[in-house]
Amino acid sequence: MHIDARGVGAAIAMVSLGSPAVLDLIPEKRYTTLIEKHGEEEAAAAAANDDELMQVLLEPLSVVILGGESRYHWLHGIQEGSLQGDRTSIVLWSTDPDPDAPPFKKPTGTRQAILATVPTKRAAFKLPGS
Ligand SMILES: O=C(O)CCC(=O)C(=O)O
Repeated sequence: MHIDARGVGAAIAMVSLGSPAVLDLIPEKRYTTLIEKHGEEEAAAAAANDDELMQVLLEPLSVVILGGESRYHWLHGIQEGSLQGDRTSIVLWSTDPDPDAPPFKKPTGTRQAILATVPTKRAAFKLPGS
């Protein structure tokens, strides 16, 4: 699970194509507690059974938009094992600088986490006017 890099922009839209999937979301504070309790390696497994985990079914052609609290203070990721077949997601990032963005913690690590944890094909487009 991850939070997309702070520099990417204030809103992220994820369009799902192909197999349905489940998107897990958990508050960053809660995830930090799980890391402290179970260690970095086991935190994701602990999050899967956590009371504060929110699960969203991503149907084909659905769009999820992360903004505000969910953009900067919740981790998200495709639930392992939730895919039933091939899936493609198109991720649209706003690229405008966001004055309200919290400071970077681990920009490189965050991006690497995205690539490591999302088992989908991806494409990113610049939004018109951004
Ligand atoms: O595959 C998806 O829809 C999720 C993509 C995602 O988590 C991301 O790009 O940050």
